[in-house]
Amino acid sequence: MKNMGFRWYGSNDDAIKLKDIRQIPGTTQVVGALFDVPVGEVWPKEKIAALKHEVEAAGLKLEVIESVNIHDDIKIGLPSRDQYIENYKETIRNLAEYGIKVICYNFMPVFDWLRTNLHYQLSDESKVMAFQSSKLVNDPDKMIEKVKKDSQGFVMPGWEPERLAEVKRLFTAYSGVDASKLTENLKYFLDAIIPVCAECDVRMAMHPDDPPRPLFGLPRIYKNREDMLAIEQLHESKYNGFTICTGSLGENPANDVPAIIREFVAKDRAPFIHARNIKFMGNEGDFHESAHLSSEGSLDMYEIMKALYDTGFDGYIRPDHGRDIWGEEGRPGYGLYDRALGITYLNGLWEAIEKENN
Ligand code: DNO
Repeated sequence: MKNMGFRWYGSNDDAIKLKDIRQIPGTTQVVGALFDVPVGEVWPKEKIAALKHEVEAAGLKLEVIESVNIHDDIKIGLPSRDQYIENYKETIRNLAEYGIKVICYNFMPVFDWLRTNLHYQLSDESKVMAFQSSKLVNDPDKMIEKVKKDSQGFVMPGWEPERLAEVKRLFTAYSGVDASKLTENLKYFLDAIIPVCAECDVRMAMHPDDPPRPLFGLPRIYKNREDMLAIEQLHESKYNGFTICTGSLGENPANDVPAIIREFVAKDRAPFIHARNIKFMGNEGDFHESAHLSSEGSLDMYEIMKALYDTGFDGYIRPDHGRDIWGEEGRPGYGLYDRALGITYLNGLWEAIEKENN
């Protein structure tokens, strides 16, 4: 696939080197971010330029950012949001200047994605991240302690220290924010930034809530097709788009992921795909990450790739998570090996589908 990418945490914080990524066959894009700019601040041009040059010097491209995170004041709808939105617009303009085409973001209150175990051991002794509702610790503070301990000193995306430090305060701040209020605040944000995106040709790609259901009493607004239809209508523009994360949506067995792809790619509303597989466990809603192959997980990756092919998808795609294998001990869920195997598999499916159709 022409825009196959690999998420990378930067030379200071990723054990994986750009050279390693370059050696994964069929990989052209790095999906990156500036991890040292606090949420809400403008991304400085010099830092964007440095990242861009570093990636290009390694023979790769940087056209997708994951993520430019949204300050909680925007999600809560505080008066201070206007300044943060101005900053966001400036970040969009700065990124556009360096050829960025897609910005992935999410609109989840307080927490980004959540797992209850970052090292769940499978029978082949590989390790994966897992979510089991029975293992949810109801006190968010305790949950955070657990994630910190499990992530072995790595900062997990969305779990940045400055954010975790103020979780108690955030919970209080969100107390009046239900799903409809959160949606209203998303609209306020989109109405302000999408015209800038259109002007700069940068597409916003909202990431689904992961897992796709309310947690700790906090609302979730991108869980399924109905939510996508509602979000799409908040601001009619192809610049108001989605990241279709097959895993996040697929975590709810009621979501028909290939059908969602067919609908939203055909409408040109899905510029970015996270192609990962997951395996359902005993209780409904429980799952663990798996190798990308259909035979290893619960999602039909052939149908997913075929849906992309049939709708003429030419956006950006990356593998995700998989297992920690072959003794690799890095940031949980972001190993080199299984994501590389995932890319090879996805590209193989694509080649077969392409040949079948020609
Ligand atoms: C987890 C990731 C998320 C994602 C953000 C997008 O592995 O998929 O952290 O990057 O939700 O803003």
